Amino acid sequence: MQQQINAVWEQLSRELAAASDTAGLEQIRVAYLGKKGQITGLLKGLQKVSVEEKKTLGQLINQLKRRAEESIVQTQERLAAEELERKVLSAEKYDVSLPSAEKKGSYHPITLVQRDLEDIFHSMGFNVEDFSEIVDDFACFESLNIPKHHPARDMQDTYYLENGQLLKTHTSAAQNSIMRKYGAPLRAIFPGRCFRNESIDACHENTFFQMEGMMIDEDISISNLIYFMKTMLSEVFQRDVSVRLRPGFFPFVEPGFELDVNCQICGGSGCPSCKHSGWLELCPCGMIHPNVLRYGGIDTDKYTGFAFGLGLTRLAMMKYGISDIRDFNSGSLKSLSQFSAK
Ligand code: FA5
Repeated sequence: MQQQINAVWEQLSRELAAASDTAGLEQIRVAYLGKKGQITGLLKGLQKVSVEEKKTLGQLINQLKRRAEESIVQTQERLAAEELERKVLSAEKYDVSLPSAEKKGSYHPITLVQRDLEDIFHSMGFNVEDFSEIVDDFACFESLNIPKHHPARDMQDTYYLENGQLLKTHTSAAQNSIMRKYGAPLRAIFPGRCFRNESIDACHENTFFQMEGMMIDEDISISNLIYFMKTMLSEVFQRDVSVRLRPGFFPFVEPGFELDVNCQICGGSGCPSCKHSGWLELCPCGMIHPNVLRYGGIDTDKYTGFAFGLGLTRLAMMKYGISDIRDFNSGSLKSLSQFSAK
């Protein structure tokens, strides 16, 4: 009988080690400890042995029963832990390299327009430059032929830091530094965020984007300027849009122009987005003033150049038919996630 006891224990140990779920474990428990189970059968078998054997065998079978019960509890704990792990792996599994099953993010419409423009100008040989949002008075005004107390400063009030630096009012603030960095000849665009302390309405924000462009070389004229402006607009809109060029004053260009685009929101009949004029000021431009070239270390006997300051936020309004500029900074995903890259 002792051999039988050992054989039962070995068989039970093997079955417990192979058990893979709680339902299977319950079957094993019943097969050994249930009413008709093997260990219960061994206990019943004691009736047939002598009184002396009953004592020793009884101890051994009871020992077997206790070990069997303990092993079943341990197996139960092992299976519960394995099941939990399986659940976590299947239901809550994540892989940082996989795309999210949730709704994906999207690019901001200004980023989309900016990337389009960078591609267009890059293909025409322009460098794309980055520039700080915090600049000094020289970069934003003095180097652009706007000395202290010049009335043009009134148009561009901004936010000043305690150390005298300021948040740039226009991307033109990078002109001097880029001229000094590369010298002539030069082709560069530099998109960036601009800040102005002004009243907000459907087409004015205190924080908006511009994209400056500059081309300096021998014999650059207004014809070159008009060619690049036309190419840019037809590429961005991919459709015919009416534009008009009219004289404009900026101390850093001579002559200067305002390039307006026919309002794409109302089609030209007048609405709050175009201040009811049917046109939207989009891209002032002109031939770079010789003083500005000289501040930038450019030889004005040899080189001329043009510059433009495209209103990137307004361009995105016109391209995507967004009637209120305030939507761009609203953080409203409902409106801002409707646009996708080409
Ligand atoms: C300038 O900022 C000049 N630096 C542009 C320039 C560059 C002229 C190079 C000549 C040569 P202006 O203040 O007009 O110009 O702004 C340029 C464009 O930025 C505007 O036509 C408009 O599209 C956009 N813009 C200006 N102010 C705002 C504003 N508050 N909100 C949204 N867009 C604006």
